[in-house]
Amino acid sequence: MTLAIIKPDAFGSGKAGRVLAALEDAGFRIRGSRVLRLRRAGAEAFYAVHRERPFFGALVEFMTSGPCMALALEHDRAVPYLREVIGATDPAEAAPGTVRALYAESKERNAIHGSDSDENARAELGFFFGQVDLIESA
Ligand code: 3AN
Repeated sequence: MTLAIIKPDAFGSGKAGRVLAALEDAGFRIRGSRVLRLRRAGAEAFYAVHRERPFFGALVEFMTSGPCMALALEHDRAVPYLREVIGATDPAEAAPGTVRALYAESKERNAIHGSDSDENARAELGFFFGQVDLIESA
């Protein structure tokens, strides 16, 4: 299982349905979903690994700017496969057909987040979801 976030740019401009369709069409099964607005402390905690990066302040501002949708996604190769399906961080470099190529505006307003390792996926799923919220396939 891996964690995706439909970020405030895509969620706020009414693209959640299209992003969900792209994820389902790619073969992911949705095992948890939640619409929420991150508070500053939450966004800072979620992106703590980027605390020293020059874009950290702007990233926190953006991620707290409106509601987003957190998703628990299941697939045999959930973590690496989601990274393929969402495309490169910068939509200008994202492969054609990827979620970011289709729906991202810029490197920062880039439509979707996907966990980058199994370890981070576990931590990020735990950040957004309690055990009772997630459905595991049999
Ligand atoms: P990814 O989301 O592709 O794993 P990371 O982990 O390098 O990318 O960056 C985390 C988030 O920080 C990105 N999703 C993007 O929103 C933002 N970000 C990364 N690099 C930049 C940058 N150079 N300028 C502005 N925002 C950035």
